[in-house]
Amino acid sequence: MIIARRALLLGATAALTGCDRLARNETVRNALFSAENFHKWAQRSLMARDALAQEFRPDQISPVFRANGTANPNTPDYKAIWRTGFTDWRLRVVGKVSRPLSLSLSHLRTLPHREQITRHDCVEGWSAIGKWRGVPLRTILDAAGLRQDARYIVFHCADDLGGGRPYYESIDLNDAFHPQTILAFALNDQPLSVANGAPLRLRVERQLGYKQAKYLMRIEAVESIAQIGRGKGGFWEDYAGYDWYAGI
Ligand SMILES: Nc1nc2c(c(=O)[nH]1)N[C@H]1C(S)=C(S)[C@@H](COP(=O)(O)O)O[C@H]1N2
Ligand SMILES: [Mo]
Repeated sequence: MIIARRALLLGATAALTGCDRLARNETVRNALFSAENFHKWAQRSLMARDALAQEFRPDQISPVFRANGTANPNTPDYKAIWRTGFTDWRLRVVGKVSRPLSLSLSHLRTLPHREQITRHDCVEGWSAIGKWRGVPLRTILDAAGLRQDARYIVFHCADDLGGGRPYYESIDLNDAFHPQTILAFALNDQPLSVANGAPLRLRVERQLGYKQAKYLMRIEAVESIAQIGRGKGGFWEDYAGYDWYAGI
């Protein structure tokens, strides 16, 4: 029964997306229909691949964008860069790229920006609408030259949640190249506060709050996330069993 329903869905969505040749491939189909991947696949197939998350009007912006999780990394390294007003901070772009980068905040500010007013949804049961400004992740990845074998982008953060467990997150290339996926340095027309992730954080607007990595230090292109952290693709995925694909 489940098979039949899936087959029906497969037929319908394949016709819609024109990916029937892909779906007929046995290996691809098995991967798509693993329990873990099915929701992700169904959501992406039924939506246009580049479907945008809803954007809001300026008058809908929340008066306060509450902070959650780490509100200050408070490590010696972070304090040192904070004291320089983040002029000593660099975003490193490493891994499966042909041109590793080291970018200062002032350099990032000179690159083309995107602004978006979006709603952040945290699994703990709160939401907030904020206006983000930042550099499309695509711009950075294009500059670094992703290698053919890169499949995921990992975001390494400055905060350590104890016992050598730094916060990190990862996304696939579909989300990495999505037009609303930006590296944000401003919230509501102000430089990002420490509580909200200074100097730079990820906004990946079709996903839940915990994917929105704050305090970015290093972006790493990898072929597999199995070797990062405990292998589940993110801090909460590793330690609390949260879904890696947190699509909303
Ligand atoms: N580095 C880092 N990023 C993080 C977290 C964190 O603790 N550390 N918390 C996550 C969670 S669960 C949420 S809901 C959002 C909160 O972002 P905010 O503090 O700007 O509201 O950041 C996410 N990114
Ligand atoms: Mo969250």
